[in-house]
Amino acid sequence: MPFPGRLYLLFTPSLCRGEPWHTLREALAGGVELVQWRVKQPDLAGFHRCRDLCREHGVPLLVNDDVMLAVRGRAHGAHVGQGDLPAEAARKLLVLQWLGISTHEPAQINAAAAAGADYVGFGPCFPTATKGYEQGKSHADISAAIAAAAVHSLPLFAIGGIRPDNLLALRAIGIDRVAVSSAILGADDPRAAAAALRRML
Ligand code: TZP
Ligand code: MG
Repeated sequence: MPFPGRLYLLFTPSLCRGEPWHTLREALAGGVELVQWRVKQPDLAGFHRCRDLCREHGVPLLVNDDVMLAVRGRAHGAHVGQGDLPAEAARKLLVLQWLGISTHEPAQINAAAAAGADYVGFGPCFPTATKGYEQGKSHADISAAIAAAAVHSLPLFAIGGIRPDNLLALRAIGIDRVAVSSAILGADDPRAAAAALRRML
């Protein structure tokens, strides 16, 4: 099955402006198509609640960092960064599940493809307080990443500081999938924020 979805929500309850479960429901109603459980402290009850809500909406759930939680918790996949469990090891554990990998340069995209990733994240495209990045990638860097991913037919999600007001600039250079956190979780109206992003993709 081709990798689904263009609007990917990185869900961290502590980053929500409003009540987190209400925020997630609203985001799903607004058109979020993939969710990542992105929580640093173990919270199994929270994970199950998130999984149930995603299931109700027919939206796949992936787990950040914790590949074993993705396997045992029957999520749709896991996402690992460059400093996490190596991609090859994650790939072996995720037999029937998706593997996503964070990348910051074309060489890492090539390596992710070689390790059998189902998609890559690439960024940060803009500065973002969510992960403490003060500088975003240049358009030339982003275009090079798009080209590298295309060689491998690897879906690429732009990430980092993406909001409705800067997404058009990324669309113009060929980005068609984004992963966001604060633009939705920190919005006064998460449903409207998700819908605005989804419309632009
Ligand atoms: N990886 C690169 S930037 C980032 C991650 C997890 C943060 C994304 O959150 P936001 O709030 O959409 O910038
Ligand atoms: Mg990580």
